[in-house]
Amino acid sequence: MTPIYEVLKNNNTTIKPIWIMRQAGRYLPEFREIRAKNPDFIKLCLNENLSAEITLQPLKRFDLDAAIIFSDILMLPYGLNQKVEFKKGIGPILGDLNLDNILKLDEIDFVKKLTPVYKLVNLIKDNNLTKNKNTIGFVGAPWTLLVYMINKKSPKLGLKSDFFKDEKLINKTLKIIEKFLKVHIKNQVDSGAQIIQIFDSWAGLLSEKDFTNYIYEPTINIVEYTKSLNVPVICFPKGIKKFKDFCEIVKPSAICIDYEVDPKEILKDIQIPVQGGMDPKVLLTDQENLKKEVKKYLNIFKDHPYIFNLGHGILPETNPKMMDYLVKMVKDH
Ligand code: 1CP
Repeated sequence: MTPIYEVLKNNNTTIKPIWIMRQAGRYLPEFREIRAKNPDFIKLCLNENLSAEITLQPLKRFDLDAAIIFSDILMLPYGLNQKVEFKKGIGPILGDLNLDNILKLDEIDFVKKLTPVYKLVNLIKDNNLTKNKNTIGFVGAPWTLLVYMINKKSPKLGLKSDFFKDEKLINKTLKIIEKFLKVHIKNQVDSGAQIIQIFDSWAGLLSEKDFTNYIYEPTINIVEYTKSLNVPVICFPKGIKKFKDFCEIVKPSAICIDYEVDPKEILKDIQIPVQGGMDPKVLLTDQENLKKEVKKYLNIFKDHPYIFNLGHGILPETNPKMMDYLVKMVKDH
C-alpha cells in the first residue's frame, strides 16, 4: 500500500508521508518557463500533455508521496460556461453568472468541456514517476466556488457588499455546484484519482452562524458521495476555528489544517488523520529554522496518523533548495 494510503486507511503512525499544496507552481523555474509561453491559464489547464508535464515537475526533483493534478478549482465554473479569466497581477475574473443557461446545461456537455482534465489524471496515474505514490484529484468546496461565482473575483479584499442580497440565486447556485462537483469528482476518480482534496479556501469569511448552510450541509454531501466511491477525501476548511465540530459533522477521511491552527489543540481534539499546518513562510527563512519547525510538527504528531504538508500553498518566492531540504528532512525522520 502507498505511504499516504497507509496513513489514511490504516491509521499508520510510523510513517510520515509528504506532499505539498501547490507543489507544481511558480516557485519552480521549469514551471515559469512553460507558463511564460502559455499566457492563457485555462488553455494551459486544458492541455493535458503540458499539464501532465507540470504535474510531474516536482516529482522529478523531490521524493514526494503524491502528485496533485495541475488544474484549478475554477475549472468548474468554466465547465458551467461562466467566463473565467486569470489576469496577471489581479487574479481570477469571472463573467456574469447566467443561471437560466446553467440550468439548461447537461452533464454530457460539462464533461466534454473538462475532458482534458480527466485525460490528465489518467496520464499521471499511469506514469512511472507515480509508482507507489498517490494521484490526488481535487475540487473547490461548494462555499468557495459560490464565492468566486457570485463575487466574480477574488474575495481577498472582502465580499461585495450585496453578496447575500439574492438568496434564491445563492441557494440555486449552491445546488448546481453540488450536482456538478459530484460529476467532476466521479470523472476524476474514474480516470485514476485515488484521493480527493476539497479546498475551502474562503471558509474563514463566514461567521459561525452561517456554517451549517454554507459549509457543513453542502460539504457533507460531497464528502459522503466521494466516500461512496471508495475514495478517501481530505478537507481543507481554511480559516475556521472549530475543527472539532467540522470533523464531527462533516466526517472527512482526514483534515488538512492551516498555519493559524495550534497543532497541539488539534491533537487533543481530533482522532482522524491530520495533514499540513506548517506556515509556508518558514520556507523563506533558513535551514535551521525550517528544521526546528518541521521537527515541531513531526514531534507533535508522532503518535498520530499524519501527512506532512504546509498550512497553505507553497509561496512563489520559495527557493526550490529549501523545498528539497524539507522533503529530505521529512523522509529521513
Ligand atoms: O502562473 C500563475 O499565475 C498561475 C497560478 C496558479 C496555479 C499554479 C493558479 C491561479 N492556479 C494554480 C494551480 C492550482 N490551483 C492547483 C495545482 C495543483 C498544486 O500543485 O497544488 C491547485 C490545487 C489550485 C487550487 C486553487 N485555485 C485554490 C485552492 C487552494 C488555495 O490556494 O487556497 C484557489 C483558491 C484557486 C483559485 C486561484 N487560481 C489561481 C489563483 C492565483 C487563485 C487564487 C486567487 C485568489 O487569491 O482569490
